[in-house]
Amino acid sequence: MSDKQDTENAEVYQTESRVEQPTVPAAAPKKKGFLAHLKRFWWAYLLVLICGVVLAVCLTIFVGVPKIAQQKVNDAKLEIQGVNVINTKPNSITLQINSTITTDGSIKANIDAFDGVMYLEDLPGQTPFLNISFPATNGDKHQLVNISQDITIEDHDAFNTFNIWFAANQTLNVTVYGKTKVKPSGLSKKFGVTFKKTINMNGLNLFNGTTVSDGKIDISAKKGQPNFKATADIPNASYFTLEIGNATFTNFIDNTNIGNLTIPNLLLVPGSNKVPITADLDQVAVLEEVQTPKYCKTGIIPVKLKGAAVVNDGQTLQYFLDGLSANNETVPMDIGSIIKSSLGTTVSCPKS
Ligand SMILES: *[C@@H]1O[C@H](CO)[C@@H](O)[C@H](O)[C@H]1NC(C)=O
Ligand SMILES: *[C@@H]1O[C@H](CO)[C@@H](O)[C@H](O)[C@H]1NC(C)=O
Ligand SMILES: *[C@@H]1O[C@H](CO)[C@@H](O)[C@H](O)[C@H]1NC(C)=O
Ligand SMILES: *[C@@H]1O[C@H](CO)[C@@H](O)[C@H](O)[C@H]1NC(C)=O
Ligand SMILES: *[C@@H]1O[C@H](CO)[C@@H](O)[C@H](O)[C@H]1NC(C)=O
Ligand SMILES: *[C@@H]1O[C@H](CO)[C@@H](O)[C@H](O)[C@H]1NC(C)=O
Ligand SMILES: *[C@@H]1O[C@H](CO)[C@@H](O)[C@H](O)[C@H]1NC(C)=O
Ligand SMILES: *[C@@H]1O[C@H](CO)[C@@H](O)[C@H](O)[C@H]1NC(C)=O
Ligand SMILES: *[C@@H]1O[C@H](CO)[C@@H](O)[C@H](O)[C@H]1NC(C)=O
Ligand SMILES: CC(=O)N[C@H]1CO[C@H](CO)[C@@H](O)[C@@H]1O
Repeated sequence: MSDKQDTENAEVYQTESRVEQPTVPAAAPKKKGFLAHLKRFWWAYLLVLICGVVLAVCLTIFVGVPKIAQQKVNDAKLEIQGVNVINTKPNSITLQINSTITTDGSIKANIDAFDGVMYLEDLPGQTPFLNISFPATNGDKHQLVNISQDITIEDHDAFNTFNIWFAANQTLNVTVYGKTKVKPSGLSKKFGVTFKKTINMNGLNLFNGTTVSDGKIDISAKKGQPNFKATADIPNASYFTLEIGNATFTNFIDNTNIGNLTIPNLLLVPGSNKVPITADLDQVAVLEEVQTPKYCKTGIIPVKLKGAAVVNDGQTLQYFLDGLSANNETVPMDIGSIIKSSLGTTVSCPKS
Protein backbone atom coordinates (compact mmCIF):
# COMPACT_ATOMS: atom_id res chain seq x y z
CA MET A 1 0.00 0.00 0.00
CA SER A 2 2.64 2.51 1.06
CA ASP A 3 4.70 1.33 -1.80
CA LYS A 4 1.98 2.27 -4.15
CA GLN A 5 1.55 5.70 -2.58
CA ASP A 6 5.25 6.40 -2.95
CA THR A 7 5.07 5.56 -6.55
CA GLU A 8 2.05 7.81 -6.96
CA ASN A 9 3.77 10.68 -5.19
CA ALA A 10 6.83 10.24 -7.26
CA GLU A 11 4.72 10.33 -10.34
CA VAL A 12 2.95 13.49 -9.30
CA TYR A 13 6.19 15.15 -8.41
CA GLN A 14 7.68 14.26 -11.70
CA THR A 15 4.78 15.65 -13.61
CA GLU A 16 4.83 18.89 -11.67
CA SER A 17 8.54 19.27 -11.96
CA ARG A 18 8.32 18.86 -15.69
CA VAL A 19 5.81 21.65 -16.03
CA GLU A 20 7.00 24.07 -13.44
CA GLN A 21 10.67 23.57 -13.66
CA PRO A 22 11.52 27.30 -13.55
CA THR A 23 9.52 27.79 -10.35
CA VAL A 24 10.84 24.74 -8.60
CA PRO A 25 12.87 26.76 -6.07
CA ALA A 26 9.65 28.55 -5.13
CA ALA A 27 10.21 27.50 -1.57
CA ALA A 28 13.08 30.02 -1.35
CA PRO A 29 12.33 33.71 -0.52
CA LYS A 30 10.39 35.36 -3.38
CA LYS A 31 12.71 38.27 -4.31
CA LYS A 32 15.82 36.20 -4.43
CA GLY A 33 14.03 33.54 -6.40
CA PHE A 34 12.83 36.03 -8.98
CA LEU A 35 16.30 37.48 -9.46
CA ALA A 36 17.75 34.05 -9.82
CA HIS A 37 15.00 33.27 -12.27
CA LEU A 38 15.69 36.46 -14.21
CA LYS A 39 19.38 35.71 -14.22
CA ARG A 40 18.75 32.36 -15.70
CA PHE A 41 15.97 33.21 -18.12
CA TRP A 42 16.76 36.82 -19.17
CA TRP A 43 17.10 35.61 -22.73
CA ALA A 44 13.50 34.37 -22.71
CA TYR A 45 12.26 37.80 -21.60
CA LEU A 46 14.41 39.47 -24.19
CA LEU A 47 13.00 37.14 -26.81
CA VAL A 48 9.46 37.97 -25.72
CA LEU A 49 10.25 41.68 -25.79
CA ILE A 50 11.78 41.44 -29.27
CA CYS A 51 8.84 39.40 -30.47
CA GLY A 52 6.49 41.98 -29.00
CA VAL A 53 8.24 44.83 -30.76
CA VAL A 54 8.38 42.89 -34.01
CA LEU A 55 4.72 42.01 -33.65
CA ALA A 56 3.76 45.61 -32.98
CA VAL A 57 5.72 46.76 -36.00
CA CYS A 58 4.26 43.98 -38.09
CA LEU A 59 0.74 44.81 -36.93
CA THR A 60 1.33 48.46 -37.76
CA ILE A 61 2.69 47.63 -41.18
CA PHE A 62 0.40 44.81 -42.15
CA VAL A 63 -2.80 45.85 -40.42
CA GLY A 64 -2.42 49.52 -39.50
CA VAL A 65 -0.74 50.79 -42.65
CA PRO A 66 -3.18 49.07 -45.04
CA LYS A 67 -6.04 50.48 -43.00
CA ILE A 68 -4.52 53.96 -43.10
CA ALA A 69 -3.71 53.55 -46.81
CA GLN A 70 -7.34 52.56 -47.51
CA GLN A 71 -8.59 55.42 -45.36
CA LYS A 72 -6.41 57.88 -47.27
CA VAL A 73 -7.69 56.54 -50.59
CA ASN A 74 -11.26 56.84 -49.28
CA ASP A 75 -10.66 60.40 -48.13
CA ALA A 76 -9.09 61.50 -51.41
CA LYS A 77 -11.38 63.65 -53.56
CA LEU A 78 -11.78 62.96 -57.27
CA GLU A 79 -13.00 65.94 -59.27
CA ILE A 80 -13.55 66.03 -62.99
CA GLN A 81 -12.92 69.19 -65.00
CA GLY A 82 -13.74 67.88 -68.44
CA VAL A 83 -14.62 64.79 -70.42
CA ASN A 84 -14.27 64.47 -74.18
CA VAL A 85 -16.00 61.65 -76.01
CA ILE A 86 -14.56 61.89 -79.52
CA ASN A 87 -13.68 59.68 -82.51
CA THR A 88 -17.06 58.15 -81.84
CA LYS A 89 -17.57 54.88 -83.71
CA PRO A 90 -20.21 52.18 -83.27
CA ASN A 91 -17.87 49.99 -81.21
CA SER A 92 -15.33 52.40 -79.78
CA ILE A 93 -14.71 55.92 -78.54
CA THR A 94 -11.73 58.01 -77.55
CA LEU A 95 -12.25 59.05 -73.96
CA GLN A 96 -10.34 61.99 -72.54
CA ILE A 97 -10.72 63.00 -68.93
CA ASN A 98 -9.12 65.94 -67.13
CA SER A 99 -9.42 65.32 -63.42
CA THR A 100 -7.79 66.16 -60.12
CA ILE A 101 -7.20 64.02 -57.06
CA THR A 102 -6.94 65.98 -53.83
CA THR A 103 -5.58 64.48 -50.59
CA ASP A 104 -4.49 65.98 -47.29
CA GLY A 105 -0.91 65.23 -48.39
CA SER A 106 -0.04 63.76 -44.97
CA ILE A 107 1.22 60.49 -46.41
CA LYS A 108 3.76 60.06 -49.14
CA ALA A 109 2.70 57.04 -51.11
CA ASN A 110 2.77 55.80 -54.66
CA ILE A 111 -0.43 54.38 -56.06
CA ASP A 112 -0.14 51.83 -58.87
CA ALA A 113 -1.86 52.23 -62.20
CA PHE A 114 -5.08 50.26 -62.36
CA ASP A 115 -8.06 49.32 -64.47
CA GLY A 116 -11.29 50.77 -63.19
CA VAL A 117 -14.86 50.41 -64.33
CA MET A 118 -17.61 53.02 -64.45
CA TYR A 119 -21.21 52.26 -63.63
CA LEU A 120 -24.46 54.05 -62.81
CA GLU A 121 -24.62 54.09 -59.01
CA ASP A 122 -28.42 54.38 -58.88
CA LEU A 123 -29.26 51.68 -61.43
CA PRO A 124 -29.70 48.29 -59.72
CA GLY A 125 -27.22 45.78 -61.08
CA GLN A 126 -24.50 48.42 -61.32
CA THR A 127 -23.27 46.94 -64.60
CA PRO A 128 -20.05 48.59 -65.79
CA PHE A 129 -20.45 50.52 -69.03
CA LEU A 130 -16.78 51.39 -69.56
CA ASN A 131 -13.35 50.15 -68.53
CA ILE A 132 -10.70 52.81 -68.03
CA SER A 133 -6.98 52.53 -67.30
CA PHE A 134 -5.96 54.94 -64.58
CA PRO A 135 -2.33 56.07 -64.45
CA ALA A 136 -0.07 55.68 -61.42
CA THR A 137 -0.28 58.59 -58.96
CA ASN A 138 1.43 59.70 -55.77
CA GLY A 139 -0.02 61.01 -52.55
CA ASP A 140 0.61 64.67 -53.37
CA LYS A 141 -1.96 67.15 -52.15
CA HIS A 142 -3.15 68.20 -55.57
CA GLN A 143 -2.63 66.06 -58.62
CA LEU A 144 -3.69 66.41 -62.23
CA VAL A 145 -4.84 63.12 -63.66
CA ASN A 146 -5.39 63.51 -67.39
CA ILE A 147 -6.40 60.46 -69.33
CA SER A 148 -6.74 59.90 -73.05
CA GLN A 149 -7.47 56.45 -74.38
CA ASP A 150 -9.23 54.54 -77.10
CA ILE A 151 -11.88 52.39 -75.50
CA THR A 152 -13.74 49.46 -76.98
CA ILE A 153 -17.37 49.35 -75.95
CA GLU A 154 -17.69 45.86 -74.54
CA ASP A 155 -21.17 46.03 -73.06
CA HIS A 156 -23.38 47.85 -75.56
CA ASP A 157 -26.56 47.60 -73.48
CA ALA A 158 -24.88 49.15 -70.45
CA PHE A 159 -23.32 51.93 -72.53
CA ASN A 160 -26.63 52.68 -74.29
CA THR A 161 -28.35 52.88 -70.92
CA PHE A 162 -25.71 55.25 -69.58
CA ASN A 163 -26.34 57.51 -72.60
CA ILE A 164 -30.10 57.45 -71.98
CA TRP A 165 -29.60 58.53 -68.37
CA PHE A 166 -26.97 61.08 -69.32
CA ALA A 167 -29.27 62.66 -71.92
CA ALA A 168 -32.38 62.63 -69.73
CA ASN A 169 -31.29 63.33 -66.16
CA GLN A 170 -30.51 66.66 -64.60
CA THR A 171 -27.91 64.97 -62.41
CA LEU A 172 -26.65 61.41 -62.22
CA ASN A 173 -24.28 59.44 -60.02
CA VAL A 174 -21.45 57.62 -61.74
CA THR A 175 -19.14 55.39 -59.73
CA VAL A 176 -15.54 54.67 -60.61
CA TYR A 177 -14.36 51.40 -59.09
CA GLY A 178 -11.09 49.49 -59.16
CA LYS A 179 -8.54 47.66 -57.08
CA THR A 180 -4.97 48.88 -56.90
CA LYS A 181 -1.89 48.85 -54.71
CA VAL A 182 -0.34 51.54 -52.56
CA LYS A 183 3.33 51.72 -51.64
CA PRO A 184 3.99 54.11 -48.75
CA SER A 185 7.41 55.69 -49.18
CA GLY A 186 9.95 54.14 -46.81
CA LEU A 187 8.32 50.73 -46.96
CA SER A 188 9.18 48.17 -49.58
CA LYS A 189 5.82 46.44 -49.37
CA LYS A 190 2.73 47.28 -51.43
CA PHE A 191 -0.75 47.08 -49.96
CA GLY A 192 -3.97 46.37 -51.78
CA VAL A 193 -6.61 49.09 -51.64
CA THR A 194 -9.97 49.63 -53.25
CA PHE A 195 -10.55 52.80 -55.24
CA LYS A 196 -14.25 53.70 -55.27
CA LYS A 197 -15.54 57.19 -55.96
CA THR A 198 -19.05 58.24 -56.82
CA ILE A 199 -19.29 61.41 -58.87
CA ASN A 200 -22.51 63.40 -58.92
CA MET A 201 -22.46 64.95 -62.38
CA ASN A 202 -24.78 67.05 -64.50
CA GLY A 203 -26.55 65.32 -67.35
CA LEU A 204 -27.98 66.99 -70.45
CA ASN A 205 -31.43 67.34 -68.87
CA LEU A 206 -33.05 66.77 -72.29
CA PHE A 207 -31.47 70.01 -73.51
CA ASN A 208 -33.94 71.93 -71.37
CA GLY A 209 -33.74 75.61 -72.30
CA THR A 210 -33.04 75.12 -76.01
CA THR A 211 -34.14 78.08 -78.09
CA VAL A 212 -34.65 78.41 -81.83
CA SER A 213 -34.15 81.73 -83.57
CA ASP A 214 -33.83 83.20 -87.08
CA GLY A 215 -36.33 80.67 -88.40
CA LYS A 216 -37.03 80.94 -92.12
CA ILE A 217 -39.56 79.01 -94.14
CA ASP A 218 -38.69 78.42 -97.78
CA ILE A 219 -41.90 77.63 -99.64
CA SER A 220 -40.05 77.20 -102.91
CA ALA A 221 -37.99 74.28 -101.58
CA LYS A 222 -38.35 71.16 -103.68
CA LYS A 223 -39.75 68.01 -102.14
CA GLY A 224 -37.05 66.24 -100.11
CA GLN A 225 -35.12 69.47 -99.68
CA PRO A 226 -35.13 71.30 -96.35
CA ASN A 227 -37.89 73.92 -96.32
CA PHE A 228 -37.01 75.36 -92.93
CA LYS A 229 -33.75 76.82 -91.64
CA ALA A 230 -32.97 78.25 -88.21
CA THR A 231 -30.36 78.60 -85.51
CA ALA A 232 -30.70 76.57 -82.35
CA ASP A 233 -29.03 77.42 -79.07
CA ILE A 234 -28.60 74.15 -77.19
CA PRO A 235 -27.44 74.32 -73.57
CA ASN A 236 -25.12 71.66 -72.24
CA ALA A 237 -25.03 71.81 -68.49
CA SER A 238 -22.54 68.93 -68.30
CA TYR A 239 -18.77 68.99 -68.60
CA PHE A 240 -18.87 66.54 -71.49
CA THR A 241 -17.84 67.30 -75.04
CA LEU A 242 -19.58 64.85 -77.38
CA GLU A 243 -18.81 64.18 -81.02
CA ILE A 244 -22.30 63.24 -82.14
CA GLY A 245 -22.25 63.72 -85.92
CA ASN A 246 -25.35 64.17 -88.07
CA ALA A 247 -28.36 64.02 -85.81
CA THR A 248 -31.87 63.75 -87.22
CA PHE A 249 -35.01 64.16 -85.12
CA THR A 250 -38.65 63.46 -85.84
CA ASN A 251 -40.74 66.47 -84.84
CA PHE A 252 -44.17 66.27 -83.26
CA ILE A 253 -46.79 68.80 -82.37
CA ASP A 254 -48.74 66.90 -79.77
CA ASN A 255 -49.13 63.54 -81.53
CA THR A 256 -48.84 64.83 -85.08
CA ASN A 257 -45.63 64.07 -86.95
CA ILE A 258 -44.67 67.31 -88.70
CA GLY A 259 -41.44 66.07 -90.31
CA ASN A 260 -37.71 65.80 -89.77
CA LEU A 261 -35.09 68.16 -88.41
CA THR A 262 -31.35 67.72 -88.83
CA ILE A 263 -28.40 69.15 -86.95
CA PRO A 264 -25.36 68.53 -89.13
CA ASN A 265 -21.93 67.70 -87.69
CA LEU A 266 -22.99 68.20 -84.08
CA LEU A 267 -20.08 68.55 -81.68
CA LEU A 268 -21.73 69.30 -78.38
CA VAL A 269 -19.52 71.31 -76.03
CA PRO A 270 -20.15 72.41 -72.43
CA GLY A 271 -22.19 75.60 -72.19
CA SER A 272 -23.97 77.16 -75.11
CA ASN A 273 -24.07 75.50 -78.55
CA LYS A 274 -25.29 77.75 -81.38
CA VAL A 275 -25.87 75.44 -84.30
CA PRO A 276 -27.67 75.70 -87.66
CA ILE A 277 -30.64 73.43 -88.11
CA THR A 278 -32.53 72.44 -91.22
CA ALA A 279 -35.88 70.77 -91.38
CA ASP A 280 -38.17 69.16 -93.89
CA LEU A 281 -41.55 70.05 -92.42
CA ASP A 282 -45.04 69.16 -93.47
CA GLN A 283 -46.14 72.78 -93.97
CA VAL A 284 -49.82 72.00 -94.23
CA ALA A 285 -49.75 70.13 -90.94
CA VAL A 286 -47.81 72.93 -89.24
CA LEU A 287 -50.25 75.59 -90.52
CA GLU A 288 -53.21 73.57 -89.30
CA GLU A 289 -51.68 73.09 -85.86
CA VAL A 290 -50.68 76.71 -85.36
CA GLN A 291 -54.25 77.83 -86.08
CA THR A 292 -55.80 75.59 -83.44
CA PRO A 293 -57.25 77.38 -80.39
CA LYS A 294 -54.42 75.99 -78.28
CA TYR A 295 -51.63 77.77 -80.18
CA CYS A 296 -53.17 80.52 -82.32
CA LYS A 297 -53.06 83.26 -79.66
CA THR A 298 -49.28 83.16 -79.08
CA GLY A 299 -48.13 81.25 -82.12
CA ILE A 300 -45.66 79.49 -79.82
CA ILE A 301 -45.72 75.70 -80.08
CA PRO A 302 -43.85 73.26 -77.87
CA VAL A 303 -42.36 71.04 -80.55
CA LYS A 304 -41.32 67.58 -79.42
CA LEU A 305 -38.10 66.15 -80.84
CA LYS A 306 -37.33 62.47 -80.86
CA GLY A 307 -34.00 61.19 -82.16
CA ALA A 308 -34.46 59.34 -85.48
CA ALA A 309 -30.91 58.88 -86.70
CA VAL A 310 -27.36 59.61 -85.50
CA VAL A 311 -24.76 59.02 -88.18
CA ASN A 312 -21.09 59.87 -87.87
CA ASP A 313 -18.86 59.24 -90.88
CA GLY A 314 -21.48 57.00 -92.41
CA GLN A 315 -22.00 54.81 -89.35
CA THR A 316 -24.96 54.76 -86.97
CA LEU A 317 -24.06 55.50 -83.36
CA GLN A 318 -26.70 53.50 -81.53
CA TYR A 319 -25.69 54.76 -78.05
CA PHE A 320 -26.31 58.42 -78.97
CA LEU A 321 -29.44 57.48 -80.90
CA ASP A 322 -30.77 55.68 -77.81
CA GLY A 323 -29.91 58.71 -75.69
CA LEU A 324 -31.76 61.08 -78.03
CA SER A 325 -34.76 58.86 -78.76
CA ALA A 326 -35.62 57.29 -75.39
CA ASN A 327 -37.25 60.53 -74.30
CA ASN A 328 -38.69 63.48 -76.25
CA GLU A 329 -36.91 66.79 -76.03
CA THR A 330 -39.34 69.67 -75.98
CA VAL A 331 -38.41 72.94 -77.70
CA PRO A 332 -40.76 75.91 -77.78
CA MET A 333 -40.84 77.37 -81.28
CA ASP A 334 -42.40 80.69 -82.16
CA ILE A 335 -43.99 79.37 -85.33
CA GLY A 336 -46.37 82.38 -85.51
CA SER A 337 -43.49 84.85 -85.80
CA ILE A 338 -41.60 82.61 -88.22
CA ILE A 339 -44.65 82.46 -90.50
CA LYS A 340 -45.11 86.20 -90.27
CA SER A 341 -41.50 87.05 -91.11
CA SER A 342 -41.20 84.43 -93.84
CA LEU A 343 -44.61 84.57 -95.47
CA GLY A 344 -45.92 87.96 -94.37
CA THR A 345 -49.15 86.49 -93.03
CA THR A 346 -50.41 86.62 -89.51
CA VAL A 347 -51.71 83.51 -87.84
CA SER A 348 -55.32 83.93 -86.92
CA CYS A 349 -57.51 82.05 -84.54
CA PRO A 350 -60.44 80.04 -85.89
CA LYS A 351 -63.67 82.06 -85.95
CA SER A 352 -66.21 80.48 -83.72
C1 LIG B 1 -7.79 69.10 -70.72
O1 LIG B 1 -7.07 70.28 -70.61
C2 LIG B 1 -6.40 70.66 -71.82
C3 LIG B 1 -5.59 71.89 -71.51
O2 LIG B 1 -6.35 72.89 -70.87
C4 LIG B 1 -7.43 70.90 -72.92
O3 LIG B 1 -6.78 71.22 -74.12
C5 LIG B 1 -8.24 69.64 -73.11
O4 LIG B 1 -9.27 69.88 -74.06
C6 LIG B 1 -8.87 69.21 -71.79
N1 LIG B 1 -9.52 67.96 -71.98
C7 LIG B 1 -10.67 67.67 -71.41
C8 LIG B 1 -11.16 66.30 -71.60
O5 LIG B 1 -11.31 68.47 -70.75
C1 LIG C 1 -4.65 68.43 -67.66
O1 LIG C 1 -5.89 68.99 -67.33
C2 LIG C 1 -5.82 70.29 -66.75
C3 LIG C 1 -7.23 70.73 -66.47
O2 LIG C 1 -7.81 69.88 -65.55
C4 LIG C 1 -5.13 71.26 -67.69
O3 LIG C 1 -4.99 72.51 -67.04
C5 LIG C 1 -3.76 70.71 -68.07
O4 LIG C 1 -3.18 71.56 -69.02
C6 LIG C 1 -3.91 69.33 -68.65
N1 LIG C 1 -2.62 68.80 -69.00
C7 LIG C 1 -2.40 68.19 -70.15
C8 LIG C 1 -1.01 67.67 -70.35
O5 LIG C 1 -3.28 68.04 -70.98
C1 LIG D 1 -13.77 45.33 -68.33
O1 LIG D 1 -12.64 44.46 -68.44
C2 LIG D 1 -12.87 43.17 -67.92
C3 LIG D 1 -11.59 42.41 -67.97
O2 LIG D 1 -10.73 42.90 -68.95
C4 LIG D 1 -13.97 42.50 -68.71
O3 LIG D 1 -14.23 41.24 -68.16
C5 LIG D 1 -15.22 43.35 -68.64
O4 LIG D 1 -16.22 42.81 -69.46
C6 LIG D 1 -14.94 44.75 -69.08
N1 LIG D 1 -16.14 45.56 -68.85
C7 LIG D 1 -16.55 46.54 -69.66
C8 LIG D 1 -17.78 47.26 -69.26
O5 LIG D 1 -15.96 46.88 -70.68
C1 LIG E 1 -32.43 58.92 -65.04
O1 LIG E 1 -33.05 58.79 -66.31
C2 LIG E 1 -33.55 57.50 -66.58
C3 LIG E 1 -34.02 57.47 -68.02
O2 LIG E 1 -34.93 58.50 -68.30
C4 LIG E 1 -34.65 57.17 -65.58
O3 LIG E 1 -35.15 55.89 -65.83
C5 LIG E 1 -34.06 57.21 -64.19
O4 LIG E 1 -35.04 57.00 -63.24
C6 LIG E 1 -33.36 58.52 -63.93
N1 LIG E 1 -32.64 58.36 -62.69
C7 LIG E 1 -32.55 59.30 -61.79
C8 LIG E 1 -31.81 58.95 -60.56
O5 LIG E 1 -33.06 60.41 -61.95
C1 LIG F 1 -26.81 60.99 -56.23
O1 LIG F 1 -26.15 60.98 -54.99
C2 LIG F 1 -26.45 62.10 -54.20
C3 LIG F 1 -25.57 62.07 -53.00
O2 LIG F 1 -25.32 60.77 -52.59
C4 LIG F 1 -27.93 62.08 -53.87
O3 LIG F 1 -28.26 63.20 -53.08
C5 LIG F 1 -28.74 62.09 -55.14
O4 LIG F 1 -30.10 61.98 -54.87
C6 LIG F 1 -28.31 60.96 -56.04
N1 LIG F 1 -29.04 60.94 -57.29
C7 LIG F 1 -28.93 61.84 -58.29
C8 LIG F 1 -29.79 61.59 -59.48
O5 LIG F 1 -28.20 62.82 -58.27
C1 LIG G 1 -36.27 73.74 -67.60
O1 LIG G 1 -35.85 75.09 -67.68
C2 LIG G 1 -36.77 76.01 -67.16
C3 LIG G 1 -36.20 77.39 -67.38
O2 LIG G 1 -35.48 77.46 -68.55
C4 LIG G 1 -37.03 75.73 -65.71
O3 LIG G 1 -38.00 76.60 -65.22
C5 LIG G 1 -37.48 74.30 -65.53
O4 LIG G 1 -37.59 73.99 -64.16
C6 LIG G 1 -36.50 73.35 -66.16
N1 LIG G 1 -36.99 71.99 -66.07
C7 LIG G 1 -36.23 70.98 -65.67
C8 LIG G 1 -36.86 69.65 -65.66
O5 LIG G 1 -35.07 71.13 -65.34
C1 LIG H 1 -42.70 61.28 -77.80
O1 LIG H 1 -43.77 61.94 -78.45
C2 LIG H 1 -44.52 61.10 -79.35
C3 LIG H 1 -45.58 61.95 -80.01
O2 LIG H 1 -46.39 62.56 -79.08
C4 LIG H 1 -45.11 59.95 -78.57
O3 LIG H 1 -45.77 59.08 -79.47
C5 LIG H 1 -44.03 59.20 -77.84
O4 LIG H 1 -44.60 58.20 -77.00
C6 LIG H 1 -43.22 60.14 -76.97
N1 LIG H 1 -42.12 59.42 -76.37
C7 LIG H 1 -41.91 59.40 -75.06
C8 LIG H 1 -40.76 58.57 -74.58
O5 LIG H 1 -42.61 60.01 -74.27
C1 LIG I 1 -37.10 61.11 -90.92
O1 LIG I 1 -35.82 60.53 -90.81
C2 LIG I 1 -35.84 59.16 -90.66
C3 LIG I 1 -34.41 58.72 -90.44
O2 LIG I 1 -33.54 59.34 -91.32
C4 LIG I 1 -36.48 58.49 -91.83
O3 LIG I 1 -36.53 57.12 -91.61
C5 LIG I 1 -37.85 59.03 -92.00
O4 LIG I 1 -38.41 58.51 -93.17
C6 LIG I 1 -37.87 60.52 -92.08
N1 LIG I 1 -39.19 61.01 -92.06
C7 LIG I 1 -39.60 62.03 -92.79
C8 LIG I 1 -41.02 62.45 -92.62
O5 LIG I 1 -38.86 62.64 -93.54
C1 LIG J 1 -23.21 64.73 -92.38
O1 LIG J 1 -23.91 64.61 -93.59
C2 LIG J 1 -23.32 65.30 -94.67
C3 LIG J 1 -24.24 65.21 -95.87
O2 LIG J 1 -24.70 63.92 -96.03
C4 LIG J 1 -21.94 64.70 -94.95
O3 LIG J 1 -21.31 65.39 -96.01
C5 LIG J 1 -21.11 64.79 -93.69
O4 LIG J 1 -19.85 64.15 -93.89
C6 LIG J 1 -21.81 64.15 -92.53
N1 LIG J 1 -21.05 64.41 -91.30
C7 LIG J 1 -20.63 63.45 -90.51
C8 LIG J 1 -19.89 63.89 -89.30
O5 LIG J 1 -20.80 62.26 -90.72
C1 LIG K 1 -27.91 76.63 -69.94
C2 LIG K 1 -26.93 75.82 -69.19
O1 LIG K 1 -27.26 74.87 -68.55
N1 LIG K 1 -25.67 76.17 -69.30
C3 LIG K 1 -24.61 75.54 -68.62
C4 LIG K 1 -23.75 74.74 -69.57
O2 LIG K 1 -22.63 74.22 -68.96
C5 LIG K 1 -21.81 75.17 -68.31
C6 LIG K 1 -20.65 74.47 -67.67
O3 LIG K 1 -20.23 73.43 -68.43
C7 LIG K 1 -22.58 75.92 -67.25
O4 LIG K 1 -21.76 76.91 -66.68
C8 LIG K 1 -23.79 76.56 -67.87
O5 LIG K 1 -24.58 77.15 -66.87
